[in-house]
This record gives sequence, C-alpha cells and structure tokens, in this order.
Amino acid sequence: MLSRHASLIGRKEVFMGKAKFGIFGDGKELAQIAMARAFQLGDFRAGYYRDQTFMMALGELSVTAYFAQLYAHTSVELEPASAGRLMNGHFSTRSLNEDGSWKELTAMYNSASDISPTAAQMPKLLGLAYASKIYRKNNGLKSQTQFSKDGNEVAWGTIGNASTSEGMFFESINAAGVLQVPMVVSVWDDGYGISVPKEFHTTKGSISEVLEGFSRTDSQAGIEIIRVNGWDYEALLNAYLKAGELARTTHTPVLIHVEELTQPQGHSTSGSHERYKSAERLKWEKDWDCNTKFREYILSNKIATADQLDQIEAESKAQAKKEKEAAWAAFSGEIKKELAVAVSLVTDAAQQSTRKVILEQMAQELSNTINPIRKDVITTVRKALMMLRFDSHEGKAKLKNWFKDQGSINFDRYNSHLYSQSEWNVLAVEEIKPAIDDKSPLVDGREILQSFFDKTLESNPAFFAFGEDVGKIGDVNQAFAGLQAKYGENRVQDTGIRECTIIGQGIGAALRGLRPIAEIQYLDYLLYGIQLLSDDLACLQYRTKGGQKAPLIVRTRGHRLEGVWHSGSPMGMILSSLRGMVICVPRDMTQAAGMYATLLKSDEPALVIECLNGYRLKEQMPSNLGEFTVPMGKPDILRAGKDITIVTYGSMCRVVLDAAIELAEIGISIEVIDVQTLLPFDVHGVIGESIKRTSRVIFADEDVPGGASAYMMQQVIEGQDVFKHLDSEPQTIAAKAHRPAYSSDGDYFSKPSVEDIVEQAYAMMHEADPKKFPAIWD
Ligand SMILES: Cc1ncc(C[n+]2csc(CCOP(=O)(O)OP(=O)(O)O)c2C)c(N)n1
Ligand SMILES: [Mg+2]
Repeated sequence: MLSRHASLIGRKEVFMGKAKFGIFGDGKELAQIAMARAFQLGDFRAGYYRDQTFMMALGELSVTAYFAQLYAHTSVELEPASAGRLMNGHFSTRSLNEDGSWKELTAMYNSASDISPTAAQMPKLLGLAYASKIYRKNNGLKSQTQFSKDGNEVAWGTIGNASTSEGMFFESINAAGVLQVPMVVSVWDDGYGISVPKEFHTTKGSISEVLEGFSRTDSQAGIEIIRVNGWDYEALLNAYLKAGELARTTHTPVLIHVEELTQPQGHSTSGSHERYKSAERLKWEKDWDCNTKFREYILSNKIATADQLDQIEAESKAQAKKEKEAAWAAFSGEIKKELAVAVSLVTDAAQQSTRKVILEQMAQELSNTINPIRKDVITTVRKALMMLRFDSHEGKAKLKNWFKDQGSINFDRYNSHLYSQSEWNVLAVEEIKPAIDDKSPLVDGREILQSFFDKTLESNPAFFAFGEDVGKIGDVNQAFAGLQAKYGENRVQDTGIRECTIIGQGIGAALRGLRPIAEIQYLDYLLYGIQLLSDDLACLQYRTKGGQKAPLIVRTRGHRLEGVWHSGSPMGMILSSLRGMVICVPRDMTQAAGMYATLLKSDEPALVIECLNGYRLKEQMPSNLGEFTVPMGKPDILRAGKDITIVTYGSMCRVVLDAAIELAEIGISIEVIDVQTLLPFDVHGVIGESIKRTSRVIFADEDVPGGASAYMMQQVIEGQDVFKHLDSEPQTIAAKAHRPAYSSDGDYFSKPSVEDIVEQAYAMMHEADPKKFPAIWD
C-alpha cells in the first residue's frame, strides 16, 4: 500500500512540474513482496524500473529516497542509488565504502545498478549468478566470505514481458541453462510493452510456453519454469520460496512467469493507457489489481478486518505524502539556499555597476522563479558576469569567486566518477620496468602472455579467464595453452559463442569481487558486446557516483591480419562509446603482460587489444613477469628524432618504425611515439614535449579516416597547447574508409603501408624545404 501510494503521488508530482518524468511499479506489488521474502543477505538483484516494492520490502528504499530520485536530488545520502544521476525507477545498493573499498556484501541485500535498455540487465544477472558458482567451486576463494559464503547467493532478475523479445534475454537464458547457475528470473507479465500487446511480442503470447524446451527433466539439467498469477499471494509465496531454495542449494536456474499483472496508471507519465487498452481490459485491470485481490484474500481468510485494512491504507497514504514532502523540502531547500546567495551577490554587484538596473532586474527575476532548479541559478550568474565584463569591483570579485566554487561543487554533483577516484585508480599504480638483458631468451610473443597468465593464476585466486576456445586449447592463439589442465575448468574456461553474455558474465562476476578476464575472440566481434560495455560497464562508477565497481578486463585481439572481419581496428567507435573504461593498445605481448599486471592492481574496467599479427613474433622474456607493470597514460618514445613526431599505437608501431628507418636514409629524422593507452591519453604531455622539439606531427593508425587518429590529434592539439609550436599543418594517416579487403594485397591497398608513411612524411618536409626535398611526383 505504501508503495502504491508512492506511485500515485509520484505521477501527480510529474504532472505538477516538480519532476521531469515518472515510471512506477503499481500493479506489480504483491509478487515483489513474495520475492523479497525469499531474498537473503548476500543475494543480488538485477532488474528494471518496476521493482520499487521489492526494494521497499527489503528496506533498501525509503519513500523519501524514492522521491529524492524522482526529483533528481544529487545527495548520495538521500538518493544512494545514483545521487540524482538516473531517472526514477533505477534501483541500486552501494557496494563500496566512500573510499572505494568493498563493503561486506554477504551482510547486505544487494542490487546491481539498473540501466534503461530493455533486457540489458540479463547478461549481468547471468554473471552475478555465475560468481556463486566460481565461489563454490574454487577452493582458493573459500576465505573470501565478504563476497560469498560457499556460493550460496542467488541472483534474482526481473524483466518485463515485452523485453523478453530481446536477443539478450534468450542468450542469457540459454547460457544459464548451460552453466547451471543460481539465477531466478521473474517475468512481470502485464500483457503489454508500452502500447503493444503481447501477441505482437511473443510467439504464442507466452514466454513460459516458448521456453518450454529449456525445462529440466529427471535426466537432463535445464531450467525450472514456474507459472503463477500476480494476484495470488499464497501461490506467489510458494513459487518464490521454492525457486530460492532450488537455486541456492543446487544452482539450478529458475524462471518464474508471473502472469495477470496490471498497470493501473499505464506505462509512464508520457501518455495514458486509455489510448490503447479497451474498456474491457481496463475494467479487468481494476478488478484484478493485485492489491485489491490481496485485500479480498486477507478478508476471506479473516487475517484482518476491513477496518484494520482501511486504517493501514490511510496510514500508508499519509506516510507516503509525508515522506514525499520531506524529500521535496530537502531537494528544493538546497537549491533555494543557493538561489538566495546568488540573488544577494548579483544585487550587491549591481550596486557598484553602471548596469545596476538590468542586474537588479535579473536578480529579481531569479528570485521570482517557481520551483527553481540549479540551472536557473547558474544561468543568471553567468549572464550577470558577462554583463559585468568591463567592471572591476569587489561585488564582481565576490560573485566570480562564488561562481568558481559552485563550478567545482557542481562538477562533483554532475560530472565526477567517470573513472575511479579511489586509491586503486590506474594512474596510481606504480611503474615497475620489465627486467630484460642480453641473456633474456627470445621467445614467441604468445609465450610471454602464457607465462604471465600462469604466474597470475598461481598467485591470485580471484583471477580467472573465460571465452570462446579459451579453455581446452588455451585460446585461438594459445596464450592459455596448458593452463586449464594445470588450474582446472573453473579458472580457465570455454564458453559458448555469445559475446554479449561473455561480457555480462564478466561484469556480474566483477561486481562480486572477482577479477575475471572475459575474452572476445576478435576485435571485430566486440560489436556484439559493445552495447553492454557502453550502457553498463563503462558508466557504472559514474551512474552510481562511486557506489559500485566492476573491474572487468576484456581481452581481445585486432588490427591488421586478414579480411573484412579479422583485421578491424574500429578504435574511434570504441573511444566514443567506452568513456569510463581504460583502453589499452599494446604494441607487443611484453607490453600487454605489463598492462594486465597494472590493471589487476587497479579497480578500473579495461579493454586490452592485443596485436593479432604479433603472437609469433620474437620478444625477449622478462625475468620479472607478473611483477612489472606498464603505466597507463604514458606514451613510449620508441625512436628519437628531430624533424617529425609520428604518434601511433598497436600494430602500426612496427610499420611506422620501418618507415622511420627508410626516412632516415633520405635525411628525415622521425621521432616515433607509441601512445600505449588511448584512455587515459598521455597524461604527462610527452607528445607535446616532442612536438616542441620537432615542430611537426603526424597521427597515424589503421582506423577509418577521422577515427582514433582524429581523436589523438584533438587530445594533443587542443589538450597540450602545442598549436603555436607547429611549423606544418598537423596531419593524420589512417586506413581507407571501407573495411580492409582480403589477402596481403587487400591489406596493402586498405591499410596504411610503410610507403604511405614515408611519402606523407616526405611531402610534409617538401612543403617546408622544397630545395632539400624536391617533389617526388612532378
Ligand atoms: C532497447 C530499448 N528499446 C526500447 C526502449 C523503450 N522502452 C522502455 S520500456 C518499454 C516497454 C517494456 O515493456 P515490458 O518489458 O513489458 O515492461 P513493462 O513496462 O510492461 O513492465 C520500451 C519499449 C528501451 N528502454 N530500451
Ligand atoms: Mg509489460
């Protein structure tokens, strides 16, 4: 009842203009109360926007916090799920202490942080459940009771009936059946997905019927499927207790199809359901409302009297209203205080200005604003400062100082935590150089990785790897060769071909304190997982304002090899969609091993792209593998030179180095810089310093034109204040805009070659000194 009244009041708040949008959990209350009964300490939820009653029943969401989110209150204390960063209905608990260290998750009720894309909670749910399996099966982890008690934790998922049409849903269900993990998925079936009825979403109109083939039998593992009506409390309770017990003890996945749910207020505040539901359906929804039915059940079983229930309802309504008012007072009170300061500072400055009248008018207009937001305050102050641009007096100075202070406060409110702010952030990891000397043996690059993974599996029980062909054969390039036999199937694991849920499996496991490497076989297939990396992993710290972390390492291999789908280098796409992750582009396997070592000491999620053509190239084996680290955001100068700086990374390093040798022969001295990591990018300004010496720069890679080469140029030219040091126009070298054609000739005519680089560098020098460097093609 309390949750229902929160929904009813919430919709009104939006219509009154006090919040921008609202989506509520009315019509789904009873099933969620039953689910909360079966949920235990240490368990995790991954669900969607209808789950307010569940969160309230656990005691993890007060009505005040519920409204704080609706208003977008930026306080972590009052809106712990997202500190005002997420729209209402995005639930989450805080797994981390303020300093970024883990809390004792087994002593808490946990919810992963929700995201909006329909069904995108499913892959992560799989991972949360999979973590229980790892904790149960891996003896080295038994002492980690902060995260798991013998793998007894259940991961509880919720999803709307229409969202089950997404591919992610089916991929996750299939993977759960294969892996046999303790995952209980509830489908809240209210017959609709916004306006579209379920016949248009689901074959036979029933997701449990569709999934029948996944059902476990006496002789075959599978999924337990339960059907129950959302208004039938006893049946719901039985279903949830049974599901919880089965999943917890035997790690059998369960799907509970909760049917006959309703949506008393329609989908959201964006429209009314009278537009698409028949009068008959609307009447049915009224009669079969789960709260109404529960009341009838209580009365017919004489559990309480009508008067008692009326009283509970009245009290719930009053409490919801009171808490809403408290949330509004806290939210608006904070802004009103800021507004009052701004009004007084602008008014004071006005007294000393020649533009007194207009400034006073601006202050007056600001103080008259109904339901002011922060934007009203800051906009006025910025406009006032523009108005005061010719002034110089104390009033202006005070206003400017206050504005600056608000800048850093608002940065913390709206922009912090894109990357880790804890002591384990990647930039804080100390550099330890690889120990290599004349006697270090020359080996295939892949052997360096293999040796590194061997040492890390030995020393770190929370570390494990999985992906397509990673287990038995030790990945397609054999960096894990022999390691499954040595450490067991739970440390080095084969998976199905399902990139999206490989990522989800990693995210969920990392949310529970494990240190997985999830492998995507080739960079070109990252696209299947990039939606989840972007929508979930990359923004996790940001959208929880440091409340959760998932330091997943995604390992893949790419750049030039053969053909359209095995030589991609879509770094621009990655850079644009994965802000919030560390992006490593090692030039060889020694650098890659050092980067993995750095990442495993940090608490940030990362993508490492190894060079697909580098596994069989010879490298010297360092004697301190596992110890040495490669610093993030620190480019390496591979060759010193004085005429042109060429900035590159990955497989292009060798191409550029070869070009530099040829250019040296014709009298052009090239400084070659490997950026090593694209995010973070050159944090100490190494490239800018180089440009000061050479006064010319080319950014070279094998992405499309305007991709990551343009990103690097922007980072350096805008970010490192080098424009004034340039004597030539800065340039980029990239691959052709199309996908690379097959075979060595296809590669030559698609990707930048040594000749391309030599000629472009030569042309740059020709322009600077045509006598010394006459035109080649004239
Ligand atoms: C990938 C994606 N596509 C579309 C949307 C817009 N959208 C939000 S909710 C919704 C309908 C979901 O219906 P259902 O899963 O049945 O949940 P219900 O709201 O009925 O509980 C849609 C299409 C979205 N959030 N994500
Ligand atoms: Mg629905």
